Amino acid sequence: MVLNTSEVHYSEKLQELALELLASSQDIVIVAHIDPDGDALGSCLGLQRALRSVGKNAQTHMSIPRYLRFMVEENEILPPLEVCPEHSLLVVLDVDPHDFRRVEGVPTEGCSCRILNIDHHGTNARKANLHLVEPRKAACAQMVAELVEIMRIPLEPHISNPLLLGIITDTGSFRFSNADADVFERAAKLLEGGANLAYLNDNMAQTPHYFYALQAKVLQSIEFLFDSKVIIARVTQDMVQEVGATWEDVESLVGLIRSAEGTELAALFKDFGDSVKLSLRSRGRLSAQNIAIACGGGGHVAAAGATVTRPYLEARECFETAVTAEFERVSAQG
Ligand SMILES: [Mn+2]
Repeated sequence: MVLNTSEVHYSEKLQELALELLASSQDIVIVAHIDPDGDALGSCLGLQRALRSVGKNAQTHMSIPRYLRFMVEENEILPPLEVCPEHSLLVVLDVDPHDFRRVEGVPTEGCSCRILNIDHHGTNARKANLHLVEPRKAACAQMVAELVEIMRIPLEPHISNPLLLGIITDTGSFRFSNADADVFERAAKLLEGGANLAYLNDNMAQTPHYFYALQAKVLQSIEFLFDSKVIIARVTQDMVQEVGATWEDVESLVGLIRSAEGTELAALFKDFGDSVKLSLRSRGRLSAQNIAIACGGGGHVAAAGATVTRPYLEARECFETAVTAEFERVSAQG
């Protein structure tokens, strides 16, 4: 097989990361991003378990969302740290360590630890001491699984399962356009390594009863904009409170609206009152990333997000302006 330059570069970086982790005698602290999802948790837990299996002192710090707790053993993951732990090796996964507001687990701003970074967000500033950033990879967990293989750490179910969970999450259970041959090959290796796809999907799909009431409220808030090419929905603090849900329950709700026939973009507005968090999903020509960046956020072309520190109406205005500009950009391209 002939590898092109970027593939050589990629595997060299992966090798460097593997060597450094295997040679390290420091405490290894693993963190990811705020509002952790299956890829954040799966990447961290998969790496933690792999490193511990070869005798490393590795510890993830994260606030685990309810729907992912099935994956984690008691005290296996510890809450976020308030200060950066000195003399540790910091591994930051699925987020840019220099995007200080997006990192959770350890405050990376002003942190003097050496930082290793693995991420698949193209907006990553690539300033970590050692970084592997590849937006063509569907999931960070896919990259961590490659790293585990390069470190020659044997797969076993408790390592394979969280890594497959990450891939499931970021490919929408192998349904998104990022589910390429590379994803299926890596997933197959994880299945051979004992991962249990049905177990993961079944646990991820468990739905608390109040969630149906929350979904009903969100569905009632739907509006179609831009000649029905854009669908939006809004969740407010009152809606969340009335049904007894929490904001973490809202994370997945953009999935409810993303497939509306004829739409190219879905946007969920999480309205906190004085600020609004936007979750964007694009199915067509529009770049969710461009719209997110225009509103102060970032992400991928197909999925992106932004936090606008202004009330709903102003956030919505910012969104609509950015969407107008994005439609103009793609129509100019023909
Ligand atoms: Mn990810």
